[in-house]
Amino acid sequence: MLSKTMEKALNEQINKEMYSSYLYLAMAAHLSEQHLDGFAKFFEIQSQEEWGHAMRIYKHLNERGGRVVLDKIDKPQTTFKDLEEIFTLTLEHEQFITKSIHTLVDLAVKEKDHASQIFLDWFVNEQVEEEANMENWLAKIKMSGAKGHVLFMLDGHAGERKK
Ligand code: OFO
Repeated sequence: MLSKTMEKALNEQINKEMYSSYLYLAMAAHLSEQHLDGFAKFFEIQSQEEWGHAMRIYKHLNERGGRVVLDKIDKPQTTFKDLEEIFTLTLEHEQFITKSIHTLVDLAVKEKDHASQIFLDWFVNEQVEEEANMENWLAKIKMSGAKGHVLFMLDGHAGERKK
C-alpha cells in the first residue's frame, strides 16, 4: 500500500511526464510548420515516449492500491527561435525531470517503500539516456550551426529515429 505522500508525489510526476509529452508535441508541431519533417518526427516519438512514462506511473499507482488524480496540464511554449533553442530547452527540461525523479527516489527511501524504489530505478536509468541523447544533439547543432545542407543532413538523421 502506498503512503499518501508517495501517492501525491507520483501523481505530480504523472503530470510532469504528461507536460513533457505536451511540450515535445508543441515542438514537433512547430518543426513540422518549418518543414523540418525529420526533427518533427523525432519530437513526435519523444512526445509518445513521455506519455508512456506517465502511463508507467499510472499503472504503478493502480497496482499499489493508490489513487490516480489527474491535474491540468500547463500550456507549453509553442514558438521557438531555432533548433538550438529547442534542444537547449529540451536538455534543461530533462535535467529538471531527472531532479524530480531523484527526489522521488529519496522519498521512497525515506518511506521504506521498496517497491516504489525498485520501480523508479527504470526512470533513473532512462534519465541518464535522455540527457545524454539531448546533449549529443545540442552539441551537433552548435558545432555545425545547423544551416544550409548541414541542416538537411541533420534533419534526415533525426527522421531515422524509430522509437
Ligand atoms: Fe520522461 O523522460 Fe523525458 O521528460
